Amino acid sequence: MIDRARLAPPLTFSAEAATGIARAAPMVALESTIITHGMPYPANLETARAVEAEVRATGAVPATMAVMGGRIHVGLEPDELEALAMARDVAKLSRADLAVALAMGWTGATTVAATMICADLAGIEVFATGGIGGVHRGAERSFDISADLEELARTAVTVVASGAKAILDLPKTLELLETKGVPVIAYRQDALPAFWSRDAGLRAPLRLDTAAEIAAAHRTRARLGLEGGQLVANPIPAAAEIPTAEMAPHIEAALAEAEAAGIAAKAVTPFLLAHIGARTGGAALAANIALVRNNARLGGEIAVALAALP
Ligand code: PSU
Ligand code: MN
Repeated sequence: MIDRARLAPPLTFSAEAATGIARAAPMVALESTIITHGMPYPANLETARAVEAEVRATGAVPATMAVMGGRIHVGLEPDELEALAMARDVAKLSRADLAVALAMGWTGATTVAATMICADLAGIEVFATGGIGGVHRGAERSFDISADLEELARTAVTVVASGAKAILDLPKTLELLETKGVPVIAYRQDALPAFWSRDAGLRAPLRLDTAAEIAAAHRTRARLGLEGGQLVANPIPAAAEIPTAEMAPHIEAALAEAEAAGIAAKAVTPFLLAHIGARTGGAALAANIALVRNNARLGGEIAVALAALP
């Protein structure tokens, strides 16, 4: 006979997340790759704390996901968050490596794809981050397409991001999301945002103007039995944005550096973010912090709106 307790997913809830689940409170999942691979210490820790606070301010409960000691941690205690932000050699986990990391007891940070899986296992329907992975420039040669896109197509979590990172091939990323049936919903504007910039120069396929509308669309997908989630593309606040034209040379230079250094696979995105951060004298990092906080706020509002639906 199958031992169901042994086969249950290895979830460990933080005190805050456990209380949230028990009360059926609105919850927002948060990823950890942005902490370990996306930002330098101590900005990563300060941002992770600020992002959780943004979620709480909306009345929702944050749950930062990470893998430690053979368990998926749904919500991190303050000391765990601090240890993760300072840790070195943390694995960057996507769908492909999540189970191996758990079985081996590795410490791992969850990407957008892995965080969606963890959120779904924990019954959390909304997730906020900075930017999703997508189709890399030159993907026709490298085949480098983020597993985040496939995950959006199969796991029913609404992901709030500032679009896909502008280091990517955004037209191809939009095409692939359309093929896979993922709604890409710009928030309160027609243009697709491009992470550090409000306008990628592309029209977003869909636009919604309130958290309640986004929640209703999420619920309707479930009623239709449609697998997969939604991508909410929330533009960076105007005061924090770096216009596309200003970012373009830094992105080009970082891409050339990555090519020259032979950077491939999982290392590409962290390499580009670090080099763009250095080239802009920290301006790109400041923008990244502003946009992820803004996304956490909208994520909280969507979770609250979802909880209010009949
Ligand atoms: N957004 C950020 N910083 C990041 C990431 C997203 O603001 O570091 C991470 C996410 O975890 C995303 C990952 O899933 O980058 C994409 O990596 P890849 O391109 O290797 O799939
Ligand atoms: Mn990749």
